[in-house]
Amino acid sequence: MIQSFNLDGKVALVTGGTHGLGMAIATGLAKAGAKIVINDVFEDKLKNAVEEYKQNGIEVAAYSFDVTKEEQVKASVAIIEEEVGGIDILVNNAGIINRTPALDMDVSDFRQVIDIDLVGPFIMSKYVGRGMVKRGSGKIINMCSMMSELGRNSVSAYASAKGGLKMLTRNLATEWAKYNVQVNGIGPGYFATSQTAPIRVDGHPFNEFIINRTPAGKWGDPSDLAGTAVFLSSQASNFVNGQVIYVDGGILATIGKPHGE
Ligand code: GCO
Ligand code: CA
Repeated sequence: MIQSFNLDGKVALVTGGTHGLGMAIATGLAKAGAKIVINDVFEDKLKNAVEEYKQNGIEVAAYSFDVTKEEQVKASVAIIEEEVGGIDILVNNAGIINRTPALDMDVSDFRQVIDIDLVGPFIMSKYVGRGMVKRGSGKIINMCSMMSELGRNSVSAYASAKGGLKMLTRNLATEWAKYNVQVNGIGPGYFATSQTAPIRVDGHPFNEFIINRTPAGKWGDPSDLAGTAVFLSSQASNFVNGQVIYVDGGILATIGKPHGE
């Protein structure tokens, strides 16, 4: 008998779950039965998100804190575990991108991307992981990227952070596997979200490039991530650890094809 994909009674915390891929993943986990907790730094974004979830029939608990601030994370995780329950599933989704050529990139801007996209997931995992290790079960999903594997002009900090996040995934899996904690990653290809809006506009050369570069021939829809997220959050993946599953319409499988083919 196949192990269950059901998430009934599980508590899932999705950082930055106020929009985009985080919201799509949280929605998928909720439909599989999980109780959803979202976070964001910005109170107003959280408020709007709670309303948007409600309109889709999903009740979420919302907590505002900064994933890069250790004391805030420590205190917030304690409050969530007290008010909602032990966190069974952590999705490290909060992140930013800065598209600036390396020669022009301010070091402080580079550091900011590393801080939010890599150090943040470490701090979150440390404090949520403590409870998981104590309880002898847990699932952590790190939101990786095509840039965990590939470079691209103008995203040196983002690629460094996402490549690092892939290795953080493997390292935490190594340390916590014996406590029945699975740490895996999802590597989205190119998805239609607000993050990609500036490079997705009709007529923008990048828009055409991505459609041509993706074997599926289109941008992903955020809801395409839900199945993988549910799998990695559920008992069905209990012996899957330290992996990044790329949900990319086939991008990493191929070198690409000549224009017009
Ligand atoms: C870019 C970035 C992001 C992508 C994504 C790809 O190329 O500018 O990589 O925009 O959304 O992370 O996996
Ligand atoms: Ca529980």
